[in-house]
Amino acid sequence: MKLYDEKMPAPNPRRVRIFLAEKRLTVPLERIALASGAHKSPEFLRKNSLGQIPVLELDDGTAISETVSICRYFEALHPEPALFGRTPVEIGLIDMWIRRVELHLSAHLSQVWINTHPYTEAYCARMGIVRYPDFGEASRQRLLDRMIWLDGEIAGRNFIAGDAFSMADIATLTILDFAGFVGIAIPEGAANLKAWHARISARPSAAA
Ligand SMILES: N[C@@H](CCC(=O)N[C@@H](CS)C(=O)NCC(=O)O)C(=O)O
Repeated sequence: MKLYDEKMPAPNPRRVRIFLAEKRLTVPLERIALASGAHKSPEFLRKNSLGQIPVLELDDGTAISETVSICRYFEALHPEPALFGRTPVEIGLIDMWIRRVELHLSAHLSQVWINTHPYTEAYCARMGIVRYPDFGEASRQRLLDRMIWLDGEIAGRNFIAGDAFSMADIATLTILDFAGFVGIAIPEGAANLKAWHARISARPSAAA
């Protein structure tokens, strides 16, 4: 088994590393250097035709892509500690929050990153990706609005999806940390989200 990985600040592979750290699991890592375009090589495209990481390759050659799907695979193999919930209600709420932070935070952040960040300018030119700076700037404000929304949603609770740490916290942490790298800090007024971020960042797994 091998996890195709990339260093910080890449947020998606980090999610799997944090998940594995919470489960106290070790998996061999192989770096796929995004800046060099290694994720679009014919060899890597055979593992994930979308040319994205992370990818988990099993010993029989099966390749599982998509961060949450890889983590679900490990949860099925190693149910404790449960990070996708135990009861039907917990499972439903954690799934809801993973989808919400991916669709309402991460999607906007990706547009800021690809369309406006200086780091991606040369990369997009090389890859033939057309950038739309106005759309990127509009996405920045949408992301900030969603951070304020999330701040209100988590008022009175310690974790994104309820009373226990879960995959929803891992997803949100990696998204907000990547937003910080891109230059979008949690807004000053979002006290609940800032306190949550400090709590989750203090867990040893956050260093993964
Ligand atoms: N939905 C995918 C997204 C994966 C993704 O966007 N990974 C980034 C690195 S953090 C990547 O490979 N970007 C290169 C590209 O999209 O071409 C997941 O959850 O794993």
